[in-house]
Amino acid sequence: MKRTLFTVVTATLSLTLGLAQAAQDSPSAPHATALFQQHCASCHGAQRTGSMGPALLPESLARLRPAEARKTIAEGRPATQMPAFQASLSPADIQALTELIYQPMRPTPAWTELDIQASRVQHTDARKLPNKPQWKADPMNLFIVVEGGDHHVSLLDGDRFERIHRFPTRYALHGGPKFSPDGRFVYFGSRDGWISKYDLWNLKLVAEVRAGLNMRNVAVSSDGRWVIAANYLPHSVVLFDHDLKLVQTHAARSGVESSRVSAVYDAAPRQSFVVALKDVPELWEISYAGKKAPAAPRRIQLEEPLDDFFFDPAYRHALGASRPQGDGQATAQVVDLDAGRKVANLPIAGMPHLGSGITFDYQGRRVLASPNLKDGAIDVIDLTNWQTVKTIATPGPGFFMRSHEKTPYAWVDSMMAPKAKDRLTVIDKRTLQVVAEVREPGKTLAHIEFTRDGQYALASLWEMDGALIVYDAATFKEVKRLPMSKPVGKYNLHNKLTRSEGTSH
Ligand code: DHE
Repeated sequence: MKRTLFTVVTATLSLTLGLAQAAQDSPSAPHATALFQQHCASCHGAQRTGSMGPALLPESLARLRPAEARKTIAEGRPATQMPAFQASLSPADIQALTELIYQPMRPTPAWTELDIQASRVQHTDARKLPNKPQWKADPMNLFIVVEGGDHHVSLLDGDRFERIHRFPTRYALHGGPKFSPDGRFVYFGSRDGWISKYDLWNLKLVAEVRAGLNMRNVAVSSDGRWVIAANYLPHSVVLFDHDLKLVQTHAARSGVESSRVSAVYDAAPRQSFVVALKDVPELWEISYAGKKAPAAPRRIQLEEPLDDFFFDPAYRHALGASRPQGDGQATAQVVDLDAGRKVANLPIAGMPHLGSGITFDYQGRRVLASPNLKDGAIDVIDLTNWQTVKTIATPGPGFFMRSHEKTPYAWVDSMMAPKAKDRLTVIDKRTLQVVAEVREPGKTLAHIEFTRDGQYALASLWEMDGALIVYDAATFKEVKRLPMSKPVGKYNLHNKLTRSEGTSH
């Protein structure tokens, strides 16, 4: 029933927009449109509004020059799922596709407050359900595992490594799920804009709402009262109450300029959400302190827009990176959230994936270690003076780095390296030396999360007939393997709620 409703809503939207698009096509456009439907639509959406891949509309291509778009279609894009088409498409076809994606859709795909409200589905009245787990396991050592292969989530008992439950989700969840402070509810965000609230204790879907057409991520306030979504399309930040009822939307604008929203995170000690804009150099802080609904964003002016960011442990600073759009250089900066200004450059090369970084103590100093989507390198930065302590070479560029307070080791993948995607590298946090490697020859091995006690590291064998592999975090030996359908991320409730230094928040 839920899937049927979803299909009807998207199909109606697709049909409406599709007819409008067909009517506006120029005589030469049908070929490009057919190419798009054949090669691009499954990831970027039939209406170019984005799905697994980003939206391909003039509104979302502000920072990408046509020459770079052409190169991306031909050669693929590092650090994404975008393949190279130069072997299967002629230069003329690539040119036609490039021109197509810079053509506006008419009418411009819109998703208004009325659309948001109309999309909301109440599946269950959670107030009528028991306020305690209806299964036997440590509710704080629960793992939520997103299986991207067939769009399901598995709930795993983190002591016995046994599945408690498995349920279907929206298409293409992205980013970490977020939790209510008591750990009862989890909120998932999908790339195509849906937020789903799920009752972990009663194993029931509670409510869903579509916040936008192409969404980046969601955050939940540390007091559990607010849920917020960052959108690429439309250019907006959307705030809901904990039941996913719309409270307010903020158009992501600065003067006449409109912007995609890169990401939003909860800054618990500040009682605020921090929002990065992708196309204009502003960082927003939305305070939820006090009883009333959050106030208008406080705007911090930057020199460069941010694609990705990370907080220092005190949440005083945001460490942000701008990824190069063409052959340019990435930049990274430190923003003092109290002072409301940039205070330092970060000496990180390549394409840092700061959001996947971790912090730990190294020789009496607090450091940040961040993977790099372009190079096989982990940058370790001293958080007191923003200087590089060391750059650790890894077998190739990777997405995720994870550790835990109770283990001396940090684990990192190199899933973007064709020849090294099959291994995880283990780094000793005391020496910053590589000490071990685990491998699944020829397969993709990625994304690690620890049990609440830090004794086991769980990794994804990222294949359709993949598995979740449990390693002993001290000996690096496999202790268990559970078959799963392309497991993507896995999230330990305790580590998330306590904001463990070794994982994302
Ligand atoms: Fe992610 C988290 C951005 C591509 C899997 N990714 C995030 C977050 C951001 C981000 C901002 C933090 C959100 C949060 O947790 O609230 N990701 C981006 C990109 O800009 C990038 C490079 C391009 C894009 O396609 O958007 C990108 N990401 C990918 C992938 O291709 C991955 C590997 C596969 C996929 O499913 O899309 C991928 N991203 C993930 C995962 C997390 C994530 C599993 C959560 C990690 C965690 O442990 O919290």
